[in-house]
Amino acid sequence: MRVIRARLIGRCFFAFCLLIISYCGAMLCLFDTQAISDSIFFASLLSRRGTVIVQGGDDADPDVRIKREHVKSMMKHAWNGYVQYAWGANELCPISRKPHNDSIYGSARLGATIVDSLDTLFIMGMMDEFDAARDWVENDMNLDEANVELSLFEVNIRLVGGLLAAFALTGDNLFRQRAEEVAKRMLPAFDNVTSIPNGRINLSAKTSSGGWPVLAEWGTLSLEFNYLSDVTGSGVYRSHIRRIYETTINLMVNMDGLYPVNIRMRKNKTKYDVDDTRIHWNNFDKYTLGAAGDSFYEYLLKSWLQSGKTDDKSLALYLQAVNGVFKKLVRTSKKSNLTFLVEIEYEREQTVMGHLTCFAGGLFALGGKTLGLERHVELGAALTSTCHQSYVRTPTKLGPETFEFTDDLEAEADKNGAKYYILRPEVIESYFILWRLTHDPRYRLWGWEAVEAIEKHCRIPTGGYSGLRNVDSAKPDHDDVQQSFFLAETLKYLYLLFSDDSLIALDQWVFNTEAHPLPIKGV
Ligand code: DMJ
Repeated sequence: MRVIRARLIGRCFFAFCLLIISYCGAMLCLFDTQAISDSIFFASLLSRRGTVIVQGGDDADPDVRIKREHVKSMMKHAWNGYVQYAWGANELCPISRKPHNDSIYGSARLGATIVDSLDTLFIMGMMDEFDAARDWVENDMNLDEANVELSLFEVNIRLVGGLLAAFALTGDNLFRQRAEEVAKRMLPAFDNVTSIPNGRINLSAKTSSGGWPVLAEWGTLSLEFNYLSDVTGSGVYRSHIRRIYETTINLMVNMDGLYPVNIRMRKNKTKYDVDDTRIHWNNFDKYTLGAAGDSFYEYLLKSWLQSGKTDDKSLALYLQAVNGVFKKLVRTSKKSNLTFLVEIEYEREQTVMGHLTCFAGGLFALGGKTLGLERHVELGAALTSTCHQSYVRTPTKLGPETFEFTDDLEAEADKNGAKYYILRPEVIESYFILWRLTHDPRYRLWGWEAVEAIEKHCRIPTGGYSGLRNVDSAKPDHDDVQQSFFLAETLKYLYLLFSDDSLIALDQWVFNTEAHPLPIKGV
């Protein structure tokens, strides 16, 4: 009798377990399993990164806190101008008080300022503004309306990067879904055996065109695409990056680790063929850490950092490149011993540096500190000091787009040179990185000088900030454009410069080239 009862209890228990298992199975089918795995992923992210600080981060020094509040008020002024006169458009024309929909975005109404600003608003704790931006992304961002040719590079660094950073900071799936939606429409550009994409895409038609983009364009995808694969579970993004670096770049000839900005590859009907006789260029091309080359080098170091220091191939390429920089590009000015980088074009040295090149100060310092290479840190600090000179030698205290080193000029624009300042971030970016790495007070001092100069010359009373056509003219000659990267980068780096080190800590986050922070794996 006892045996029968035991068997009966056993069978009932077995049936009960089956019932529970099938109930759970049914519930799993009912629920969005992707959402479950997302929340597990995000929870594990948070628990592993228990001390992660993405808001707050007040400095202990009251004077620094006042400065940071001031930067936040600049963000409010920039944002309010955009909201009032250009909401939903890409950028603001602050003087004519109308939308700016030209330049890199063509006529597409992509709310570039909104997407580029999401993470800055969140980090600064501007939550009403952030909520309005989120609503726009949820309800009004319409890629089908973007029926124009856009730069693949810009779409990636600003839109995909901006949405991914918003997802990383908040865990809100909307941003990840939207980032993937944009990225999926970029994929036709990669449809060739090299995975080096076409330079232009049409997000509405899902087509691409334009042939090979320059080095900095095809070499500035890895941070966003690798993270996309991590958070979507789709390997397609990572596989394109692998193919670019592991297949293509190995076939390329380089000059001491430096790559020419243009590649030439023979086109076979509609596809590109890769073999070692077909990827080539002549040595009369251009080698530069400035426009067209810059963020290719930036992403080599940062891919290694993002991978939790496991992506050794990227690190090797980065180290070879910095050796090439030391060997081929570093020069010292005659009068003031300023360190600068030349460009090599058609085998001739050009002693001109761009504002864009000033990101390199922060990059070399970051790589040097992480790897214990003091020489790299010194080069980074010296370049940043030169970039600071390009600012303080002008009457406006804002730096020109390009500056020269000749017998007569040191870190100054030539009289016929590019004297404009379009609210670019690179000099301030390097101040921020060097401040975090060294705590040398000069970087905060220099950052504050830049704040004062921007306030004096670029602030438009009715809302927003404008670039300048000529930094050498004390009388403001505004270009009437508030670039979206002013809110994404310039103001974010300034805010972080006057924050405690724990806010977006450099050992937890890596900034994409548009200053959108993405998490470092495994910390
Ligand atoms: C930004 O869009 C990015 O920083 C890019 O890498 C270079 N140009 C602008 C800012 O100057």
